[in-house]
Amino acid sequence: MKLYYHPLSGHSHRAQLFLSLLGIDADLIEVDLAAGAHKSPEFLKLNPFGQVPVLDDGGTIIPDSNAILVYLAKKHAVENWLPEDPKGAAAVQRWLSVAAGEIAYGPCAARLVTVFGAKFDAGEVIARAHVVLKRIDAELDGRRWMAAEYPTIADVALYSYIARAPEGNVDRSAYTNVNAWLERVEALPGFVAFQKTAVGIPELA
Ligand SMILES: N[C@@H](CCC(=O)N[C@@H](CS)C(=O)NCC(=O)O)C(=O)O
Repeated sequence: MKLYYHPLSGHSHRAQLFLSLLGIDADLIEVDLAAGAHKSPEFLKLNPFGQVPVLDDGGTIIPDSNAILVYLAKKHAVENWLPEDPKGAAAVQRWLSVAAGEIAYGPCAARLVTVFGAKFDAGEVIARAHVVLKRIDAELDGRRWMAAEYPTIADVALYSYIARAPEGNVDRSAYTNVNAWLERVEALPGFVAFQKTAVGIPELA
């Protein structure tokens, strides 16, 4: 199994984290985003969107981080990372949508400004990040995991960009439920950290 990724990409970390939680030993192939390798004809054959991550499972090519989580959960998960029952599956999908929506346009975008120099309005994306963090904090009130009584791919999908939100100058110190949940994810067997950068505001311990 191969994962085309970039070490500073939270979408890539999402896939890398789940592979590690499942104990799957994948080859990590770094795609040189700075050199435009993700827009090369070879890479575009793997993912016409020209984005990392992409999973190659013995020739089965899966682009998109959330699609990779679903694929791995269906194919390899021994625990219930993606419930089969309609209500449980919908509860997980709800957060995959948030990860691809509000998280991408909030804390992920805020970090793109500081880490990669993206030309977004920093104030606007930071404000969006706080809106979604406040909602997630409220959802986590009295719960341990986002979508079930146990960890699911919803937790994996949300983790990376929330953990590194301070790099985008998003102060998450007020979101106590979120911070406790991040620690629970980090305590899962097989957890692998998302590489830190020196930008933004100092992270909580
Ligand atoms: N929906 C995609 C988004 C992936 C994404 O935005 N990847 C970024 C790195 S974090 C990328 O490759 N950006 C390069 C580009 O879009 O040109 C996923 O979940 O995998």
